[in-house]
Amino acid sequence: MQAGVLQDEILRRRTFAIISHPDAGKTTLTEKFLLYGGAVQLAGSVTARKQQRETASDWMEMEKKRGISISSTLLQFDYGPWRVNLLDTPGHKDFSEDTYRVLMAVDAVVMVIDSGKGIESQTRKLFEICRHRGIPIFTFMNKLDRPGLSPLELIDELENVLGIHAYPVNWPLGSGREFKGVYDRLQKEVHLFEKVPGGAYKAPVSIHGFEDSAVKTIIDEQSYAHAAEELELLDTAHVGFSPESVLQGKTTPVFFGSAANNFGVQLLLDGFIKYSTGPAERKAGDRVIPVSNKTFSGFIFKIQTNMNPLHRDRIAFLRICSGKFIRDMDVYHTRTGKSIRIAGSHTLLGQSRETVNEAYPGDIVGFAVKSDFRVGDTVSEDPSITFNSIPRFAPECFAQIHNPSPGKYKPFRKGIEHLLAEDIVQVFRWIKPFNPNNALLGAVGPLQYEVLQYRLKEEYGAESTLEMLPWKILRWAESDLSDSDLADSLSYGVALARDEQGRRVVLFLSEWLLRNFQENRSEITLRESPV
Ligand SMILES: Nc1nc2c(ncn2[C@@H]2O[C@H](COP(=O)(O)OP(=O)(O)OP(=O)(O)O)[C@@H](O)[C@H]2O)c(=O)[nH]1
Ligand SMILES: [Mg+2]
Repeated sequence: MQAGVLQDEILRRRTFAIISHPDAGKTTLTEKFLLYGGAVQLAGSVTARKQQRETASDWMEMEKKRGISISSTLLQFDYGPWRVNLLDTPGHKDFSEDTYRVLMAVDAVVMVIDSGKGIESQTRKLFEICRHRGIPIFTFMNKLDRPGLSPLELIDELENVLGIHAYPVNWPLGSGREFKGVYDRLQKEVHLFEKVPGGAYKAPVSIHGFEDSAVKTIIDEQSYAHAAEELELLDTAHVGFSPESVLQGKTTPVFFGSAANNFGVQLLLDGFIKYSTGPAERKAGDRVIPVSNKTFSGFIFKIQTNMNPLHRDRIAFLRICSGKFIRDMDVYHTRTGKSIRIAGSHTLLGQSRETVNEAYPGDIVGFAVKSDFRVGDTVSEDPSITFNSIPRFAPECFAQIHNPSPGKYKPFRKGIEHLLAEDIVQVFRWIKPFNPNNALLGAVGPLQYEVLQYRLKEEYGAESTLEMLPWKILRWAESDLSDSDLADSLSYGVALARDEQGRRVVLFLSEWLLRNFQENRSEITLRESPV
């Protein structure tokens, strides 16, 4: 293959995630991006979902019932010359491990803020992770069609609470019911939108100068005067847009709109494409693997079983980092050193699949795997590449799961084996108290267990009972002591287990016991995530 072809394909890729606190409108915005990308003809709005219609993004049975996203969903589509890989993430804190993994696989994020609520706790957490990775962050102030904080308050909050420089690329004209359009500060144009029933079609838009009489007739006098004043203020307080600073993750470009009404969606998508870049290189130990490297490589950031009831298989989501991917290619699974063939590769639009014959850096492809694949694994033509692992976070609640009907042991065991391989909860084995028969399950929040039990029932027909355990805190421990010496030295209320990779963890019944341990056992290093 010519280097030029690879380079062109790389340049037209955009891979990003949509993140926020629950209910800010991520799935709605995702649907609207698809609508503007031409990937769906009619946006299946979230309200429609309640009447059992499909959204392309939230497809799991439980998600439809509850109207929340439980796991991240990949949607790939073309937007003009661009190939977009978009990941809609769940906002709920209990599913944040899934979201964290997705953040490792993308090159930028769109952060959605409910303008009625401002910056909420989960947005702040996710923001910190993005900032830590230094990836570009775009902000969409959503739900301008409802009464909310003023745009200036929202910008202030963004800068003060998150501590990032914010540049309003556009500015809302009117708010609540009077929200009629936005002023694009870079193009110096007003975009006036019209509502369409249910937001199912693209919103008709007309473009004007700020002084045009059409603008003055449509925007009420008070809102117009107010916007004029604010825009003047912005021209002194928020001048000089630096695309460079966006790419460094230092400035967030801010867009206003309403996803449900399709207001400002296209401006956001266009702005995102314009000010973000193609796929970024990834680190593998002390090497950096350039995207233009001819050798194919990528890593798995998510595994999902039974995604589609028609295909009861286990799908690994692969983020391509370098070289060209070709269907049925032979590669190394570098953790095990085995050579494997990537068969049945496909792209995804929510639940629907399409065979993929070739793919390029930035693309995310799914392929069926056996049980020896794990989140974080590298596949490459070069057996010496192992991408840096995806960080784990300490679980905050603990449980054991039991099979209540001995006659149904088989489906129970099979379901547990499959679902735990997806990492929907973390699995630990007890050292002290010694209990070889029951795994310790750790989760960020109880909804993860609910998903495990629900899916056991739905997908494997297996009933289960959950026993919550009183452990409060888990830390990865580094110590020279042997298992038995370490176990013997633990006081009441402290336990020992190991994670799936064999690393030891210490559990505490209370914060006080943790502090006590830290004071008295300084020879043992405790960590909130494993190294
Ligand atoms: N008024 C109004 N409501 C909106 C807008 N965008 C989304 N919503 C509503 O907000 C609610 C939540 O929307 P979702 O898109 O499911 O939110 P989410 O961020 O994906 O939620 P999780 O995935 O559960 O974190 C739904 O009832 C939407 O209809 C908007 O622009 N205006
Ligand atoms: Mg959602």
